[in-house]
Amino acid sequence: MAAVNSKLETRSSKLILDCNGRGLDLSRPSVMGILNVTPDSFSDGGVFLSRENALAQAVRMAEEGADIIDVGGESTRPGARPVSTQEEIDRVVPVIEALHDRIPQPISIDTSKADVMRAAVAAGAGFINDVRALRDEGALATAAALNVPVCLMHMQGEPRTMQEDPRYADVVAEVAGFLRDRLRAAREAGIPARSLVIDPGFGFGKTLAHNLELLRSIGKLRDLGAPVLAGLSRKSMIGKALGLPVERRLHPSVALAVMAVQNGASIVRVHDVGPTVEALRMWQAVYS
Ligand code: 7PM
Repeated sequence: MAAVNSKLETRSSKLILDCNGRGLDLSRPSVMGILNVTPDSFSDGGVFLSRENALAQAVRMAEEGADIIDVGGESTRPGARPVSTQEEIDRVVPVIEALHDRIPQPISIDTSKADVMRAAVAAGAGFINDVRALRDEGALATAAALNVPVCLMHMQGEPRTMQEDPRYADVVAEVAGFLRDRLRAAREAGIPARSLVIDPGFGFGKTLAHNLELLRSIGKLRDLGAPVLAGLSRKSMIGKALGLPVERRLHPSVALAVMAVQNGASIVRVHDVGPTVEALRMWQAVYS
């Protein structure tokens, strides 16, 4: 592990995040592929088949050029039924273990629960993606002890009700203020500043107008000193702006990923890895 760390550090101590021994290079735009691990109620194969399907999908995203795969057991999804800690661990751990053997990229765990963070990192995950920004009990201390990078996301309200009537006096100032407070809390808990990533949380307690203003203002979030992650893929803001159902949101999603990067995002979290990677390679050919 020391050898891996020093190798990552000699290349660039600031631009490459050490994700449990695997590097995430933030000197160019990075693509995080979304992997939802949920029992497939339509499959006769039960847990086994849906696990094999998830693995195959993750390997494909890795081959298409994903820089990191985000594994989620669905407890943080807006409107999702709350899942018990044990159920979340039973869903994600086997997938993380198998994926860790099959792909070289770092693996992210999408969770808010300290016990899930611990089990996922023991299984090979090297990055924590927390839509609650380490506000759940024990999450700050656990993330600090696990010594992996963390994404802190903004959310107004709670997933079940957050889209009912989101209000802000100044959405950019309020999101930036929240993220500044969580960055400070994370550093005070012992997480090094270089391991922290921030995310405005598109769609998490925001109207279309709020989301658009945040997208145009990613540069102001970058001024907080941490790399910015943007999750815009297939989101309902596309449906609201263009009247398109979720299965027709590929092209606008790719456009939004490019706009996020142009405005200063370092990582984009997407479902459609191949098209996004190609678009961002073109962005790099123009701007680097
Ligand atoms: C239904 C609605 C299902 C919304 C899933 C979602 C983000 C995230 C999600 C994000 C980070 C989705 C969302 N969104 N984590 N998790 N940033 N860091 O579209 O924007 O995947 S769940």
